[in-house]
Amino acid sequence: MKEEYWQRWKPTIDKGRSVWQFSPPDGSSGVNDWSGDLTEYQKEYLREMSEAFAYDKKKNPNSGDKVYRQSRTKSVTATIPQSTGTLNKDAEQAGIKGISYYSALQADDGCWPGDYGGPMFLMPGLIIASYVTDSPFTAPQAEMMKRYMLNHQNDDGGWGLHLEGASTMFGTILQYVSLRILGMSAHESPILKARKWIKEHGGAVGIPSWGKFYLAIMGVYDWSGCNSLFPEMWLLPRSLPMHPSRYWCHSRMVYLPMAYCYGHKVQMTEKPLIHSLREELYVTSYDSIDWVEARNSCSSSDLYHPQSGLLKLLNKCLNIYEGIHLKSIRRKALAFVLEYINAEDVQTNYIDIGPVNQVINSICVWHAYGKESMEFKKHCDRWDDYLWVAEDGMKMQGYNGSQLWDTAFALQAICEGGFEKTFPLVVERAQHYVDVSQIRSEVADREKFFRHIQIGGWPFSTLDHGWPISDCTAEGLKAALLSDRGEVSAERMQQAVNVILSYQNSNGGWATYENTRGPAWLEALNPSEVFGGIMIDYSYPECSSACIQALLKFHEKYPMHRTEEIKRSVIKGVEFILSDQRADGSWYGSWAVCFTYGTWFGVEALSGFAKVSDKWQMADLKSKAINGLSKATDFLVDKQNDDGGWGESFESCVKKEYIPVPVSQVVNTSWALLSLMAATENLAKIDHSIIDRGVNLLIDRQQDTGDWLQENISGVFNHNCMITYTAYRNVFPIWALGRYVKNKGNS
Ligand code: LAN
Repeated sequence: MKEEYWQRWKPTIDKGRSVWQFSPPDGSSGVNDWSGDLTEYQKEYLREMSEAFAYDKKKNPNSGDKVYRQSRTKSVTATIPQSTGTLNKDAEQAGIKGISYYSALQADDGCWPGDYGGPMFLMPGLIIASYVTDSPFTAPQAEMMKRYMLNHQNDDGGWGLHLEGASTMFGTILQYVSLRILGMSAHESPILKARKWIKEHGGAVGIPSWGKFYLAIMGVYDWSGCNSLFPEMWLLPRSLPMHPSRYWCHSRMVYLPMAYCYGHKVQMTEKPLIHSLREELYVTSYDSIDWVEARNSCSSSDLYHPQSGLLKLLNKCLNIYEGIHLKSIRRKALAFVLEYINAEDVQTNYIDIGPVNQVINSICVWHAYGKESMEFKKHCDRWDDYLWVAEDGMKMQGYNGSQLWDTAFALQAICEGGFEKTFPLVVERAQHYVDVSQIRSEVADREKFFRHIQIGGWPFSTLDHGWPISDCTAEGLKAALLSDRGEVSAERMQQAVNVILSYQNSNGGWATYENTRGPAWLEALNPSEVFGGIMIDYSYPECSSACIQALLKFHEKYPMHRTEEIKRSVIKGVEFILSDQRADGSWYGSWAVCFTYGTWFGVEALSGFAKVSDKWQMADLKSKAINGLSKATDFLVDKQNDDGGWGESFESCVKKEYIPVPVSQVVNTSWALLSLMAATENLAKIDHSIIDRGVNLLIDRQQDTGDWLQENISGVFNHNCMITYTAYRNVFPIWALGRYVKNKGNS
């Protein structure tokens, strides 16, 4: 019954781009007729469809990407292997079964698309943009979005920053407003419950700064209640430490269109809903709100990164300047801001770097050029790229997917256990995706718009998106190096190496999209209140390790290319990794949950280096690396759960200390196992039963189909917001099983 409705939704996938389409039930008219005024039949159909996507978040707030997966695995017949009595053989069978299942999810273009949802503050931005610009979604889309938000309402009536999080003002107000925009009345019970939560927590004056911004555009919050976004900042001399070109590119690209809207005080035409919302969202009457005071009010449910004294002082000055600013300078600043927005749009084919600037840029070009403009239409066309349908409804993803990243990992996971011989076509198709996704040209006006070099780099998702990233380049290169068919030529691999080398920071580490360009004290100007570590691009152990590994693997295959530079770079990188290791032997991971992830990267870098250290005559550093590995091993052994696996809570990321969950998670278990196996290659002193117990857990948890169940959320950004990596539950168990099989084969 449910399936009949699920089957109406299918994505088309082309060079990684996914667009979910609704195909109307048999006998009904085309999809274009499902907008505007609906027939009674259509209304009834959508009601039933919505029921088919009802989802019980109490069991697990993380849906299992079942709509996509079921559509691909219908014809997969599981062969259920019997236990052979030896763990090595069982692991091999489980690996093969895991890959058979996972290969059914591979799209024809070679990539693995999948659910990249999790954050709850993204889709409301899109819904607000569609409302402000009067560009509504089709009725089936709107119904599915509504369903998603209702599915994720917490018992207390609110919504979190992400789907596992406790209720926040940011999450709650944004879903509230979105549900109202999508047609729910103020008297329906989920809305009443949400309103109660909002009022009990002080009302919308306490929404964090990004929420204030969205509400101001709608006219549900006064622009004078926002701290200045100072468009003139973009005219400051580039040499200044606070020039925005030095910010982390995600912050830069979000504060850019925000500055446009602030400078123009963009506000939509008032509609009756706006007047109602002004009544519904506040605890006092809208007219009596003290907007100056509201600027700095942030609900305690949301506060993660409080405003610093320096930021408060700066805000005071900039708010005064706002009252007296010179029109001519403002005009010049806003002209540059718009030019930069246009450049980002063109460089990314209107996908933009992320889901936040995509929708705000949409509003900006609508404001600047109008609804009928080519710029705005191209934006709307890309809204689909960010949407995904799963059994909990339609959601907006944290990016336009994680296609290249997942594909590069899948290749490495399959090949490590030697399974490529069993799955040659899967590997060939995946290599094709890696091949076509490598960046082949620089962007126009690269320096004017503060872009790093990129020829040879790889993006996280698709070539059309096109922003290169240090570790995506590294994983892309590692994957390409596995092929003996030469899809990516030696010259193109050298270009990747060039990008990787150029990304290294002076502290020896690697950041994400660019070098670290600004001083760490800039974090004191972080105005977001809900995210940490957003102001500059810091060196991360994950990015650093991936780059070190890629350089080492490249060097192994091409020892004569830039030999000395690569050696120097790896050595500095390893020193960074060692300096970032905590006293307990772990590494804090910034991009997934959490110490098991970070430690996996730390260990891979040290163990890769340990293998070449004799040849490079680096005895001193070798002994430090071995010592680091043994500390990491101790850390992991100490954290093994009674069930034989490892389980970490997302709170680890937030609190920055290891928070275990007693029921192990296959993803954490796989990272721990991969680490222990990599470490033992160099140390060989751990009790092997520790690894065997973890491997047993992976085998036990595998479903008959070859899949593993979706467990807790595993990704994170900016310490506080979690994000779904649906591929991880397949790729990492397969990888760990593969390494186990390979090691046993060698021993
Ligand atoms: C990502 C996704 C990929 C991720 C890895 C490559 C895994 C990581 O190793 C480096 C950082 C990176 C590129 C990353 C950075 C932050 C992103 C872009 C995201 C988590 C996806 C979504 C997130 C983005 C910032 C979300 C929008 C929110 C804002 C605060 C602007």
